[in-house]
Amino acid sequence: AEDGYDLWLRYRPLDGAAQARLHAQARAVVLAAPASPSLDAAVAELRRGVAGMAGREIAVSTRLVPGALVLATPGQAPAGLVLPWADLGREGWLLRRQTLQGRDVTVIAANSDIGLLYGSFAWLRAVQTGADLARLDQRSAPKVGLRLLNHWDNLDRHVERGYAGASLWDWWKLPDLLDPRYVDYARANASLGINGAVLNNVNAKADSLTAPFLAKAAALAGVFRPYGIKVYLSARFSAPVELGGLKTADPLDPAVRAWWKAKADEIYAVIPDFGGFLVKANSEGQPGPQDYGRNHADGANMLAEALGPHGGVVMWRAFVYAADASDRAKQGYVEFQPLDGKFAPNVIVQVKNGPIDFQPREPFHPLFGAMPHTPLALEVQITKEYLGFSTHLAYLGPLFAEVLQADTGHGGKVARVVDGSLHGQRLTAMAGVANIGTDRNWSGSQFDQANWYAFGRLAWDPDLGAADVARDWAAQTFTARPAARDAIVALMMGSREAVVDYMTPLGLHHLMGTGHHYGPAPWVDNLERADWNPVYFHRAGRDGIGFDRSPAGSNGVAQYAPSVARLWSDPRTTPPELLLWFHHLPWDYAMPSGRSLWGELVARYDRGVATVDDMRRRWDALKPEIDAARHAEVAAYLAVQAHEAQWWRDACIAYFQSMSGLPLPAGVRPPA
Ligand code: GCW
Repeated sequence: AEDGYDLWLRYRPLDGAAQARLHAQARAVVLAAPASPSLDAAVAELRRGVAGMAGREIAVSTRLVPGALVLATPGQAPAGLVLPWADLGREGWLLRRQTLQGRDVTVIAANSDIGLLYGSFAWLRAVQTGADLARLDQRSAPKVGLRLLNHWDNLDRHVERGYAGASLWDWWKLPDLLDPRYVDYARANASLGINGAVLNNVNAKADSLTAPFLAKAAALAGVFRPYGIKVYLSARFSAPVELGGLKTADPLDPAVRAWWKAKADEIYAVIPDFGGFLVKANSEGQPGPQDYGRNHADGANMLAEALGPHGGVVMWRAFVYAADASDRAKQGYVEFQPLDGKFAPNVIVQVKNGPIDFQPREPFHPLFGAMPHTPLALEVQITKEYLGFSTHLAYLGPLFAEVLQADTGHGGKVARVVDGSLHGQRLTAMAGVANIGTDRNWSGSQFDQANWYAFGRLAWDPDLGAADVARDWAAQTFTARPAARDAIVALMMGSREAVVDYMTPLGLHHLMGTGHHYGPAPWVDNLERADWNPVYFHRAGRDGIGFDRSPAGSNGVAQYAPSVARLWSDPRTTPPELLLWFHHLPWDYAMPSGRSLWGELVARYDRGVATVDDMRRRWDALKPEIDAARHAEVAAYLAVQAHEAQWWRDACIAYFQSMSGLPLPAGVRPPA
């Protein structure tokens, strides 16, 4: 039975006519270039895909036969092939159906073997999505340099915020035993263009930098290398004390600097293409340079100095918030913006999409556009810590695209900061906190695979549309039949907004249960830190609801560019989606819909519940189109989601009603 293990690389048999068409376009794989591990992977994938979809094995040849798939690099191109090689860059690819030496062939071209692997996956995607193979003409090059998964995997295989089983990395058996699943992980990533993996949790243990663990990381790096994936590690800032026996981890102390240099040399001796360090410092109890009166740049630059000679990078996270902050949302900007221009060239500051923490909806982080002299990476969370784990269906393409397309007011949208073009940065990156584990379906649910997929596609090209990405995914994963495919896409496209509606509508945020972040708890007010309490975020009382970040309040809005700040300072020009993020308003505030704020809040909670009910109906109607096991699994989860959307709605309406003291609008069902 189908269990989802094959992800979007299923390659199931096409129907008869399509099989014949495919066979005509894929009679042999022709390679001019000498064999290499990456090229071997490309050829193996093409053969696997064609065997699955066309039902025939294809030969590998060096002769240009009609109907061949020709893998070409500039140095090893068949005579007569003229291509815009320079436009493809180091990792880009081109697919073109053309006549070459009198024969009709499909050219898969790139400047590197990794580009050929990416191009091979792109060709297979074209087949899976029903492209006209006889007229193929596509090319693509990544806009972002480093496209990374961040695994929050602990060394005991527990995954922080992981909802898909245990960590894939079987540290006990590594480096001797290489689970074949590592190859499938690498194939899936390469099919999207993901080119790096941070193996361990940002809440890092120093142990990950010891020789035995480096040997294990090196073994994984060896598996991933042919697929273009570099290994990175999260580094614990205090490691010189814990592992090196030093008295301090002060980044300006010469002995500390020497320790990190030696550590970097040791790492590169076993992993010559090691990517670099990801660091969470002075955040949620993690050690960092501020412990020694130094700043983030001092800490990052010390590590950069150690990695620099080897070509490694430091990804230094900007997710920080102080216990006593009057407005937690302001802290990242407060600590980092003044350091603009102070970071070494191989440091990239990694910024979450929003200023709080991966909520169903946040405004974009105000650092985007505000640090023109510093490379900034965008960090999104693929695992749905605050969006119902892997139980609730929420396609995150629209969330990712929303932040990428947001206008920073600094002369370009977030995507232009991320791809470096706004301020001429050459070091560019996008990171996604992975949702992958040992579950057979990798992500905990079938539809959460789409979030891994969407992250990878958008990291390659941040301007792709979320619906287009969903269409490709649905065609590859479920069915390419247009009506069914589009029904799946429609269901996906409304799903994230449904979660916003039934959890945190109108700019509300962080109403989730303490610690686990699953389920409603807007009433919680007794946690040890004020800025962990839901009441801190919604501030509901008899007078109204919302966090006042306007100039009259915390003035958090002033961290945005003037054009944006002006709009969001005034409730009448703040989009309803962000209203209570920036404003504290009376319950009878008149909304653009004509409803009162209280009425609108209730209506949005109800809309969220109704959308999930509708998603269930749509999914039921798709039953004849989907294999039984996967259909049943999704249906079971949707039943849970429908129940829990109602739970969220009832709990939040009941609680907020106890604050507003207002009757429910006419016709609204009372909370259960
Ligand atoms: O989203 C929050 C999580 C923590 C996480 C932290 C972070 C890894 O609740 O579990 O820690 O953010 O991003 O560092």
